[in-house]
Amino acid sequence: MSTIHQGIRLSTIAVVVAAALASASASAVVGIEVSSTFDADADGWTFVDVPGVGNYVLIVSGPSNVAYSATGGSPGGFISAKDPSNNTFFFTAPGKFLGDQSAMYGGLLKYDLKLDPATPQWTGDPDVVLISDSGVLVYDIGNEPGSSFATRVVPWSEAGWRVGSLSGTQVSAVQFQNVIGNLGALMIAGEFVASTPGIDATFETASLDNVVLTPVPEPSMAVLMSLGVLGIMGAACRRKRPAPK
Ligand SMILES: [Ca+2]
Ligand SMILES: [Ca+2]
Repeated sequence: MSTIHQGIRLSTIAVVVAAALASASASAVVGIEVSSTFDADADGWTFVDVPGVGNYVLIVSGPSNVAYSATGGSPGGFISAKDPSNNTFFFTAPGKFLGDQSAMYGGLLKYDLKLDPATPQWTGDPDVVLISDSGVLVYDIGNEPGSSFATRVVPWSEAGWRVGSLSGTQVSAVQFQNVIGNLGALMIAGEFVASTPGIDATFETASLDNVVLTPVPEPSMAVLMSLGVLGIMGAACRRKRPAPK
């Protein structure tokens, strides 16, 4: 390879890196991850009982205090709530998960949940409900939690979300962004067991740990990875260069 060709190769790489850095700074509005791992306390979480089956706004009872356990989580501390009635109960997120969460658009809501008991199953309500002045959106994961902590994942974008109830219309990108732009409530279902009046064992206890609202991967990470790839390519080029004669 001549000196001139090598010069062109290096300047091409410089342009690619500069473009990548420029694109990273242009898309700088990326949310910072929000989480509750319950290491010290219940972190502001409560629970509410609502009619359910399409009615998630009317609060029958609550907000009520959750139970806090310092050990036995996944790992460390966790919170739990016992089903208070034949209605439908949800954990309700503290303020750090609310307000304008549009910088998280395209990310994920993840949490660990377990039930005691886990059967007989109730499938008539969604896993997550978002409430804002712009409307009520619901999401159903499609499988039910079991009796040990397992991670449940919900997209922080419109795919799979429904307006108002499980039988509602599909949510558009604009609808989803309007709701997460001014979020008044984020509710995570604890209700997964069909209650039989008078039989205490069918009032399940739901336990929650590791709630994380995480944005799309940072562009800077993609830049760092491409820089790493370029570095490897550069090293390969240097190794291939024939010894001077
Ligand atoms: Ca924990
Ligand atoms: Ca109930």
